[in-house]
Amino acid sequence: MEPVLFYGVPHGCSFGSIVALEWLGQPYRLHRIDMLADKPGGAFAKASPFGQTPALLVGGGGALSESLAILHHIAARGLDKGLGFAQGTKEFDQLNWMLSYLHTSFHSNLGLGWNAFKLGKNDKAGRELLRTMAREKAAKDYAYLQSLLDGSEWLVGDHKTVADAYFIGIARWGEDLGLFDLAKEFPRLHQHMAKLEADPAVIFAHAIEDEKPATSTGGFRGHAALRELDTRLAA
Ligand SMILES: N[C@@H](CCC(=O)N[C@@H](CS)C(=O)NCC(=O)O)C(=O)O
Repeated sequence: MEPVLFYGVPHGCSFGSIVALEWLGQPYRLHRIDMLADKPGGAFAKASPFGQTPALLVGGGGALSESLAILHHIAARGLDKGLGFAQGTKEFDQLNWMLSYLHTSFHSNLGLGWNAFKLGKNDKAGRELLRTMAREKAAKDYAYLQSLLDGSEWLVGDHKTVADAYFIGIARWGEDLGLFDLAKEFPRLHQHMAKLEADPAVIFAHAIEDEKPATSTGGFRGHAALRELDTRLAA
């Protein structure tokens, strides 16, 4: 049975898991979740206890939520492709550190901007406070990540890894939310984003999110219906 990834729109952090699955090149399917609508029950509710994306129905049975768990799962299956590193090595520690930083700082800080977006227009003061906090905190993250990319082509090691996949799904939020002009404020970081944006897996993930014709250069086998997935997880 191939793995099935629940990805979220609009612009979820699950984008990185789609990119990583494409890079892995093994068969997988997708199921789309509208994060602004009521969440479905069934296999999604079982796979994702808090109703968040991403969640993954694992090929061998069972499910994983949490981007870090999913990305490490994919990386472990793509060591030959360089998506991750063997546990116990210095490189693995670097990758684990970078993923943790991207999640606990970068994702959380820009997440304040998404909270402002969800607050709606009625609470103007609340929105502005959250947006100011998001900008102040995330500016430090963009600057820090840019400093790491000075003299380095990739976030970890000398080739692309699941960290770059996760990064590109989150880094776009600064402009999505109208908080930053990344090309102007963080040109080296923006250059890294532009390189990733030209990657076929990233182009594919955008097309999937936007429901446009999507050309997989990996193992995409189509979308799966929820009722079909319900049997995958025992009650
Ligand atoms: N800790 C989770 C957080 C995932 C998360 O924040 N997902 C967001 C999209 S980026 C989501 O599903 N939001 C909808 C909701 O919370 O209802 C992870 O890292 O996977």
